[in-house]
Amino acid sequence: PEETTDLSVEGMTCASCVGRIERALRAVPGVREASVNLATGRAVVRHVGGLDPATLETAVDLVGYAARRAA
Ligand code: 9UX
Repeated sequence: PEETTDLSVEGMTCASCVGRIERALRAVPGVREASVNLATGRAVVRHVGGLDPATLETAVDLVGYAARRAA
C-alpha cells in the first residue's frame, strides 16, 4: 500500500525552490507524488510503503535545503 510522509523544509524562499525540491523528491525511487508548500515550509510525499523517510530527507538535503520528517 502507499504511504504519505510529511517533511518540514528549511531554506525555501521562492517558487523555483519549490520546483527544485518537488523534482528531487519525485526522482526518488518509489515516490509517486510530491507537493511542496512554500508558505508553510512543508512537503507532502506519497510513496510506496516501506520507503525509509531518511531517503526523502537526503534527497532534499542534496539539492540544498534542510528537510526533517514532520508530524
Ligand atoms: Mo529559491 Mo533562487 O531559494 O536561488 S531563491 S531557488
